[in-house]
Amino acid sequence: MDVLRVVLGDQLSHDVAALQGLDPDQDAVLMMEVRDETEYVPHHKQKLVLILSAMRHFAAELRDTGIQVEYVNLDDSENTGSFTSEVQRAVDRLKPRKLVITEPSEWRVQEMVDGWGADLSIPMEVLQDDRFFASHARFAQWADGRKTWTMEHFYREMREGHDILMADGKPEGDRWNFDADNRKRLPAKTTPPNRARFTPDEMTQAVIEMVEAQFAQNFGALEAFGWPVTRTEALEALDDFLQNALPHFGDYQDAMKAGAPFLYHSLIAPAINIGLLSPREVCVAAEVAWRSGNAPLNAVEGFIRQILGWREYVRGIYWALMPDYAVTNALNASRPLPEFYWSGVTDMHCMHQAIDNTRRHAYSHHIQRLMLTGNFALLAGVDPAEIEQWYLAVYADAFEWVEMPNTLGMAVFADGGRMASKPYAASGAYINRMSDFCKDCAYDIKQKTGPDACPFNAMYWAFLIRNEDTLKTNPRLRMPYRTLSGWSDEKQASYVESADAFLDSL
Ligand code: FAD
Ligand code: DLZ
Ligand code: SF4
Repeated sequence: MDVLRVVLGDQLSHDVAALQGLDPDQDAVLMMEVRDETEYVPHHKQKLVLILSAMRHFAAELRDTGIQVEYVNLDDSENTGSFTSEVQRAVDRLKPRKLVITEPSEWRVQEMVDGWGADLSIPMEVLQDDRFFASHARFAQWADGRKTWTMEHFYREMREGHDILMADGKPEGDRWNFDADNRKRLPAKTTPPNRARFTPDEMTQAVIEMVEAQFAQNFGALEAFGWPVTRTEALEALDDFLQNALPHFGDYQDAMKAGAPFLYHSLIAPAINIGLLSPREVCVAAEVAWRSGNAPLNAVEGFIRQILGWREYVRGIYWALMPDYAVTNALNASRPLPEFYWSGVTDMHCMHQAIDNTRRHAYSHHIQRLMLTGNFALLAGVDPAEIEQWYLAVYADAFEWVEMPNTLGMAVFADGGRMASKPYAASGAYINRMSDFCKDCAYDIKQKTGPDACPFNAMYWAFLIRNEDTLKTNPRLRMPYRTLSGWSDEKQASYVESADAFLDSL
């Protein structure tokens, strides 16, 4: 055999670097289901099904085009359980001249791959993952010498460099950012569209049965599994989004509604992250929708910013700051993660909705992650490592390179402001403004302290009081600290006591 080409579970793109130039007569592809990867966090059952089923479908597609695929099933009796030992076993068995792999997306796996060069007795090539807009070097070039790494600045360079939503060197609509138009509450009578979901075929059904049997204790339900597991399905999901949801994506990007887990979001992060869709084709498709008059600019710009901006930016942050980034804890938060993050059992209606969506669909949309589960963990002072592991486990789209900066940098401010210029801390008023949760909640949104008051209210002020030394000088927190300075010691103490009483009761 000439070249053994390794494809990992999030590299399921037919044009991924390691498959470019493949010679079907001389090369083979190695794909491995391994226990190390299925167990390094207690993945949601749907995430396990998604990845293993998509891997099996991808292998079948390669075989259909005449490519030799060496596929190791999780249950193969000889499966040694790790990427490293499986690669070694394949090299011993197949005796290739050379090993080729696309750079892994995660630090943990990159560390493994770095060790292979010395262990294997054959040459090895690690290729750049060209599915991203910005290489590691491109991000480093942008970040180098800048005091602050502001996403908006990075995003503008990406727009210009990749000529997306540009006209004669200027942003379309003469504005880079239409966020101000994108903060609407969903009107009570508006019903969000039904979304394309995919019925499991025989191959997925077999994985569902295996996961039910072998990962019975893992978080999450499988009944509603509907994620695309092939490129064909992923393209259908993208088309459904473009037709039915993109036109309102901008308006209701930050809205929340009880019983409506998906609203106008795209639901394509799992497919992009494992390689079934390319970020480039998705951005181009959204731009075409605007140019053909099928979606307004505020929606299309807002959507493209998430992918061309945020997604590329968090990847840059991750690779620039790992491995130290993983243990950052700027606010010295240490509270254990409350049990209700796993059970969903809480009288807080908003938190119940977010966690129940997560349990049923391995999904909750961005504003639920940031302003509900994230905001709660921030205000409660949950240990960043614990909340980070929760996010990594529970979403179908969760991969450390994208999850970790979003959690540590955006949600809980553990990086002390590397990513966000201020903590995304909010009281119940924000949640009430953006959702319909509060009217059906056991707690009273209007009360500030006491056992019946919305817990977010006292927790918000207690958070500011607890972290005053670290946060008071933040220019974007001048207003709330000015308000606090007008409070008597007794008033401040009553908020802290109310927040502590609630948190101690958990
Ligand atoms: P949409 O709302 O439709 O957005 C479109 C696309 O933009 C997404 O599919 C995604 O590819 C990209 N995107 C949007 N926001 C972000 C962002 N902040 N960072 C990176 N890409 C973004 N996203 C993941 O892909 N994996 C994760 O593990 C993950 N963990 C998160 C943890 C926390 C605490 C927070 C606050 C956000 C996290 N996100 C993560 C970002 C975002 O919430 C999800 O990408 C989004 O909710 C996925 O749903 P969607 O496909 O419907 O996205
Ligand atoms: C997340 C995951 C899981 C659950 N299982 C596998 C697997 O069995 N085989 C595989 O190749 N990849 C899996 N993955 C994805 C990896 O954990 C990891 O995210 C990628 O290799 C990128 O670093
Ligand atoms: Fe959430 Fe508070 Fe509203 Fe209840 S009252 S839904 S806890 S914000």
